[in-house]
Amino acid sequence: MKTLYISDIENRIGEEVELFGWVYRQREHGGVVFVVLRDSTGIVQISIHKNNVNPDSFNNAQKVTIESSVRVKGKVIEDSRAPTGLEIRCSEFEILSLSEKFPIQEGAGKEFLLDVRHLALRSIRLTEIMKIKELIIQGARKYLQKNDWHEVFPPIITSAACEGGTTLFSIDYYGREAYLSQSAQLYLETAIYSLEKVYSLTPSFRAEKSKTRRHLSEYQHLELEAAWMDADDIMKVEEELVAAMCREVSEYKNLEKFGRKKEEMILNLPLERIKYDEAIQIIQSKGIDIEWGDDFGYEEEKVLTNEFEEPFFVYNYPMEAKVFYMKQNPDGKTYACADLLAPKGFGEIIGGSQREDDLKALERRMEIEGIDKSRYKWYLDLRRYGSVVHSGFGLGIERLLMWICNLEHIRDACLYPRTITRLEP
Ligand code: NSS
Repeated sequence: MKTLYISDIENRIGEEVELFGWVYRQREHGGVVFVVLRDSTGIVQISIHKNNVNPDSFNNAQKVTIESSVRVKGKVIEDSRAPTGLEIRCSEFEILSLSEKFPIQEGAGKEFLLDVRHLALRSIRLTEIMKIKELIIQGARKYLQKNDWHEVFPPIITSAACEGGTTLFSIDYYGREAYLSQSAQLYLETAIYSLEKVYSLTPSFRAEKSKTRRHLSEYQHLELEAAWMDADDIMKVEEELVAAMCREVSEYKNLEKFGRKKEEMILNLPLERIKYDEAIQIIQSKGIDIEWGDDFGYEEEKVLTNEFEEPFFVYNYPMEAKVFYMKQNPDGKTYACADLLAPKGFGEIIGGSQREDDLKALERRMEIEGIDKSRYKWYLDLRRYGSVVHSGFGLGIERLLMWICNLEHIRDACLYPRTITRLEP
């Protein structure tokens, strides 16, 4: 078993160590072979001097190919010429599996890299993005645990839509039509009557018909739902949660590689809140043709969010732009809902709202929207037996990661992005 990782060797200067990893680069110069070794924690240069190793080791280092897996022994020394300031003076170099010619070369195209995603995942950039993804989830879990939220595990196979029929993936469920979950929300709502504050982290599925930079067919959805909270209360939870997730990333050592500074990951709470009406005015003032009542598309969010430096809320959307389950405001035109938008063109990362807790009002809204109530009998029951003010939201993990890592396209926020044109590998 491997016991030492590349990141550990800075504490082992002067010592003889054994490392296992993959060959990242290899070149020969003046009778010395230089191999850059890669593992999950980083890279380090290995120098293999003909006079310091046995002929087999030197021969192995000369013939080793990129991405071969190897075992290396040697002494850790400081050397300012090495890429990380440390070098291993090699005493043994063993090839464990000699790689065939690695198909990914410098300058490979985006589509090709997606075709060989199973190999492209070894890139240092994707490795770091996956670590940051893990960090934001850890930050969320710490916050949720500290604040007594209960984790629950809702089903993925569902019988009814949460976010409207147009983006549903249907599946054959023993001869009946079922769907892949778009959101756990409706199930989370059922759980608050016992656990009060619940969350889940599950894949959500959207059959997105259009190709965009920020839509996946499958994404990681972190959803919270709480009894006794109204629209304002849940916005506070949203900003605290996002701040906790960002704070966890602020200590990440290579953040500047993504064009981010540590300070940018420390959010100033409360985040700015603007009404939908004000957002519409900003968008219109940029020459975009949009009317009160329309939801924001990619272009609208881009111009709006370019006006902000930090994530901000847009609240009280018109009812026609949103979904039946939201709580109506007394104006009879808007919902008590809010989206959290990331700045500088990134756009929506959270959609949330207070929920309609009045049975009659909810039924009326479903009728207006032409929704088959018989499919939601159990959901309506919640308003019959001890209905309670409650609110919740869903955060798209890859959307947040996209903003944190300054990604041009959401596909780099996943191991295997599922988009309209991509199912393999
Ligand atoms: O459709 S949402 O705005 N809202 C809901 O699904 C609620 N039912 C959640 C809830 O209240 N429990 O989606 C929530 C978030 C949205 O803000 C995005 O960040 C993300 O989910 N989202 C997506 N991410 C990636 N790809 C796609 N297609 C996508 N759709 C939504």
